[in-house]
Amino acid sequence: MPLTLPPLPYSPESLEPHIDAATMGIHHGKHHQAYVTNANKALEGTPFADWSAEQLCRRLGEVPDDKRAAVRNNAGGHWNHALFWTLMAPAGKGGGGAPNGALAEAINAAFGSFDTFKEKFAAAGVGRFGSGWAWLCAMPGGTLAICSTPNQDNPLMGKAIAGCDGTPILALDVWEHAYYLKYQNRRADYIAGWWNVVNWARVGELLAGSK
Ligand code: MN3
Repeated sequence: MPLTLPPLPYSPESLEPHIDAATMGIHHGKHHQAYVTNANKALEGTPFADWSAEQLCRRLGEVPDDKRAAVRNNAGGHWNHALFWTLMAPAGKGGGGAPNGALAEAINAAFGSFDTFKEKFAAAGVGRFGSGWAWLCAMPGGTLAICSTPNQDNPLMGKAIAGCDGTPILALDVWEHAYYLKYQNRRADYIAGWWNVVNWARVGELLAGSK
């Protein structure tokens, strides 16, 4: 079955004022749709057309040379965005606040405090030159680690590509298309606003599922 665009789990305007409706509409309906369309186009008529985005990312090395770059960029882009939408929720209605339970404990154990984690994660996003992502990953052995990838690469693609092979539990898109309409060049302000819509319950579920 071809890859399909998942619906947003909330309306495009519901993350206002932190993420504006126009950005959400274009980001989901145009950018994410293009990754889906282009991945399907690259894989049409090949045995890989039935693979999930996760399989395509994890087993990128098995994709033929002439398709690999298209799959890396577009199946990667699809997987990353499908995750990203679920990691946000309207502020005060599932979005924002602070993690609790096992997730809070894991963050404190790895980074000392939630505030220190936020500083380090924001720095990974701000420090990513050009386009890419910041990630919080559950590592083998149970600790958490922050990493960052260029373009649409992700930790599922493994250490050789992503420099990290953890299980992503939080993802932040720092491509300009994610924030430029509202924040222009102010990526740090976008990230500061984004904390207000992070769905920590979802992050906690992904941590629980990573074990
Ligand atoms: Mn994006």
